[in-house]
Amino acid sequence: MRLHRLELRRIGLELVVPFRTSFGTELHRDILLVHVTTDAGDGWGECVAMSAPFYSPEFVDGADLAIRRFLWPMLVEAGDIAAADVATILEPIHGHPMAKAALEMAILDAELRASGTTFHQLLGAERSVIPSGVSVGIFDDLDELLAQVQGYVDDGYARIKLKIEPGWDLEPVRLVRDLIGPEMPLQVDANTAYTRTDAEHLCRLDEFDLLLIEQPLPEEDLLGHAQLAERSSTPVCLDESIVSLQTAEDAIEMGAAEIVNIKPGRVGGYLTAKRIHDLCVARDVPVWCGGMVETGIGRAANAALATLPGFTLPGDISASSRFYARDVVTEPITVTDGTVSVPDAPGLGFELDLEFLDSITTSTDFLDA
Ligand code: NPQ
Ligand code: MG
Repeated sequence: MRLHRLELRRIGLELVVPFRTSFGTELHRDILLVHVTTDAGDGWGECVAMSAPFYSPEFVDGADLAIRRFLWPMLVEAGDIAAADVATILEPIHGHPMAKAALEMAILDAELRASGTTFHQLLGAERSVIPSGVSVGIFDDLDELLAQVQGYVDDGYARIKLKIEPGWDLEPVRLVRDLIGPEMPLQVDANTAYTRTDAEHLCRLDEFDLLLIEQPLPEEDLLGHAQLAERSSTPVCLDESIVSLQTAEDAIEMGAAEIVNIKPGRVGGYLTAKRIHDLCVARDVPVWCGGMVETGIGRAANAALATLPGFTLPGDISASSRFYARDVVTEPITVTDGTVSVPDAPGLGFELDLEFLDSITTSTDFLDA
């Protein structure tokens, strides 16, 4: 297809409750949406970069600039392209995976809509529902945490993930395990908050029968994760460290990733995400789909991705209402009996609520091809 025009649209959305992690507290999302118009129709993508580079090196203003200055012009220059070509065309640009992923996503959405195909048909996956997990933030006190967890259990989520950091780990995990009982799947995510010298302390989490511990150490510290994985009985899962197919392969080979969290934005797009999934299946490493507090756009695409057979653990694909009072799509993602139904509309699977979208739009800009 040939690209005609790119719309860069920024929207503002408030979270229903503040989401605190070891790297900060989020109350508000400033999201970049990209809308591509082509000779075959149009499509939308969502950039998962956050406002500030605390989780990853990218940030939304930077992604916007990278798209304008480098990524969009390169795609236009390439002429007649398919979604499957996008990552290769953009390969000369170092970094900026979330910006690249957003463009690939919009072009993929356009391509799928044009051919009347759903994303999960393209992936060839057989499931139509996927188990839904929920990520629970850090709180000022334990009672507040337990009340939130109980609410999510009542909502029917299939597994709970607790954010942890030094000073907020053993005690909250113990109390939550007592609250939810031994059968309910439970895991923790440190978002890089610990160091190698905390290995002994982290091994004290072993008694709580966790599914996994996610990214305890800095993203560059693959060796430290491998050493921790050797010592602890809780499987070590990497999130921030997995920035490409290559790092996934190396981390698995080194024993640093016993489980892999795949986030399409962090690895440069859904098609690379699929390749990482395929690698994990070949290596017998369980994978699950992470979340970046997406709108229904990213949530729909994540749900389709998670139908692939290697996604054997519940992902962070929760209901839109976990984060947002109102979503930008006409059919928000919902959780029923602990599962999310995979959207079956052509494209990535969502339709936009344009009236609401307009009401939360903070800026719009157009780039011609
Ligand atoms: C993680 N996500 O797995 C992340 C990181 C994260 C669902 O736990 C606003 C936007 C707030 C993106 C907080 C979950 C966020 C965010 C945390 C991403 O590490
Ligand atoms: Mg994580």
